[in-house]
Amino acid sequence: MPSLDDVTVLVPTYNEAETIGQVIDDFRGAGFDDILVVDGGSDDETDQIADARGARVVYQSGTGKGQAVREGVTEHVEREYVLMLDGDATYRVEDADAMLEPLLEDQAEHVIGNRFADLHEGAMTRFNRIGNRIINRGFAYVHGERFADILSGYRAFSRESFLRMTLSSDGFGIETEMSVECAKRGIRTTVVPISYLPRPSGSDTNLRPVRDGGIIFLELYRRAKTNNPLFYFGSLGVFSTLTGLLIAVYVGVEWVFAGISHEVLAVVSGFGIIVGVQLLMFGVLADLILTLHRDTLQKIDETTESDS
Ligand SMILES: Nc1nc2c(ncn2[C@@H]2O[C@H](COP(=O)(O)OP(=O)(O)OP(=O)(O)O)[C@@H](O)[C@H]2O)c(=O)[nH]1
Ligand SMILES: [Mg+2]
Repeated sequence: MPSLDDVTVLVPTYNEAETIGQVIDDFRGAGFDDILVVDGGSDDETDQIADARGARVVYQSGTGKGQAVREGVTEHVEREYVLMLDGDATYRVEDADAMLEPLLEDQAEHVIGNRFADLHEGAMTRFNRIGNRIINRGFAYVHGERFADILSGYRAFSRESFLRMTLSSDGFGIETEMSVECAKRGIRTTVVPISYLPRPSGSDTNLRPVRDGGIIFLELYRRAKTNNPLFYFGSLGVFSTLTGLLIAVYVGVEWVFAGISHEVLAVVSGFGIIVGVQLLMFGVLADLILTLHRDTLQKIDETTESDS
């Protein structure tokens, strides 16, 4: 029977001196004996405090939360399971059991804590709430999975399933990437309700909502290419076709009712429609290829499973 001895608590930190001591005390108090703090070169006392409270402190070789998580898991975790959370005391140790249960009972390989189940007042700005909602909707639409809170920083996963993911994000795109990889690679994923608390006053955010939100959107869209090519190429195709048609209508109306002819616009319009229709067709083809590819992969899986 797996236990807490199989779990490493992973906390990426950058300037969290205000809160990191509390976080480590809480988790040690709950029986976690391997707490790994991956520090991004904080210029406050984060690393000293973490070390003094009995955490294992390592320094990331690059920058950003994403790089810290990737390096932490691949190079500094030996145990089978990882419980990942932020160092800003916004997640509660009381939720740790619920996060780990599906893993330890082998019902899931990746667990996402849903912050919206119990979002405390002041924990998230209205702007971030709206951004999160749009991103979660978009994700469900493109990837066909409802994970409720794909950007959540409270996650539990098996190290093995993490290593199966293709991750490249350095910054706050890492949660998006993990969610996409869960959907794409069929990693068994469960969502559990958790509480999300406000940062204590005096502790500063590392998130730049507009810039990081933009990166997350781009990441989602880019990843749609291999998981939902019909959406990726189709949306561009529809946009291009519609623009072309709109210009065509304008050119037509001007020509019929005012007797003015717009040759250049007519060419642009024709070009937009042709490119758009081609993109659409390409999307359909890519979708077909992907479906066949998935069938093949499944057959391979079945064959190897029955062999072993
Ligand atoms: N190692 C490392 N950790 C980082 C870096 N940037 C952020 N973090 C940590 O990643 C966690 C999440 O960052 P936050 O700033 O809390 O981001 P957030 O939770 O989306 O935003 P808030 O709503 O302000 O809390 C925190 O523990 C940060 O200290 C970094 O460059 N390197
Ligand atoms: Mg935070």
